[in-house]
Amino acid sequence: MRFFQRCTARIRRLRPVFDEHLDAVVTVALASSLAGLLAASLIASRDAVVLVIALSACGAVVYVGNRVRPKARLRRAARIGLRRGEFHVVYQPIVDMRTRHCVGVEALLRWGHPKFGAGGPGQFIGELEGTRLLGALTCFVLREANSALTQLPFAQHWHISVNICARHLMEDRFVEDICESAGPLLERLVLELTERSCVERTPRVVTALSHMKQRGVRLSLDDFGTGFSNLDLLADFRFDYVKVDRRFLAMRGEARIQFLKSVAALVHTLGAKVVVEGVERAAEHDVVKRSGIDLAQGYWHGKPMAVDQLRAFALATASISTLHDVTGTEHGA
Ligand code: G
Ligand code: MN
Repeated sequence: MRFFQRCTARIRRLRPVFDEHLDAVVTVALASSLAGLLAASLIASRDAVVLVIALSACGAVVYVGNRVRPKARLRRAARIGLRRGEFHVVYQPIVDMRTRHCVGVEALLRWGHPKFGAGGPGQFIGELEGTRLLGALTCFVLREANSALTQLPFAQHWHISVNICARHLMEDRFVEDICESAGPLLERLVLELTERSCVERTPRVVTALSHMKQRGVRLSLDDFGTGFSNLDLLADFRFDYVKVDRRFLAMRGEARIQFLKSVAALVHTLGAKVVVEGVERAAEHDVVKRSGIDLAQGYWHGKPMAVDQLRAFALATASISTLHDVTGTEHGA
């Protein structure tokens, strides 16, 4: 028994190596050692018992070694998932701060995978960053948005925002991929780039983005203020929108409104519009409105939703604003 305690203590020390698979190592080592011990005790030689234990520990390590590479497994599962139709797209409204009308949507990828998808999209997209697969997923989002939104009469004037990853942007086929997948949506398309993804101003990235602009595609700087915040990025890429990250809404007191006003003034100087992300409460909406911000996106205005819910949303927000025009008062969404 003491031998088993020593074994499990040693395996536990390997926790950083095996991470979440530690339980599997312990279970396999114990189960196979017990089975082996039973067999060895029939042979009843001390050497045979030691050999069986050593072999089963090796077996456990090999077994877990094959399972350990979670990133590789995630990538494989995503590739298969894309083929099997496990992914879908939801649309989150972006509203005009003055009218509260929906003026655009951000198309967001969701994964119905029982394990990897469950922790929310941010988790798996982060892990896939830097792989070719993200480019394929962006094309999937565009094709889905294209077939879902081009037919909707109430959405004809909306812009469609799609998140772009740095690796895809640097590939030769980027412009072709986007144009082909977006189809007629192209003229309403907004590409959302993070500060991190366009900080590398390689000639290829600059050329790809200017090609997109020539075709009428707009650019949006996503998560503004959280990456490298090179202000010259704003001038270099002629962004049409700048999205202020939701963490700035958590600022306290006067600092919050002063910060938002300053960002709005700066961005307006460059001829772009400001979108504030993550508006979750009426009080936040009021602060954003008083800051002179143009557009907002957040759970308070509308959560990411399937395309059939968008119609009800568009109708409801239109009537709220009509009510507002008539009475001159503010009504909660
Ligand atoms: O940074 P980006 O624009 O890609 O962020 C979009 C993500 O933010 C989506 O996954 C969406 O579900 C999430 N999101 C949208 N609105 C809110 C909000 O009001 N609060 C929080 N916590 N997350 C939000
Ligand atoms: Mn985004």
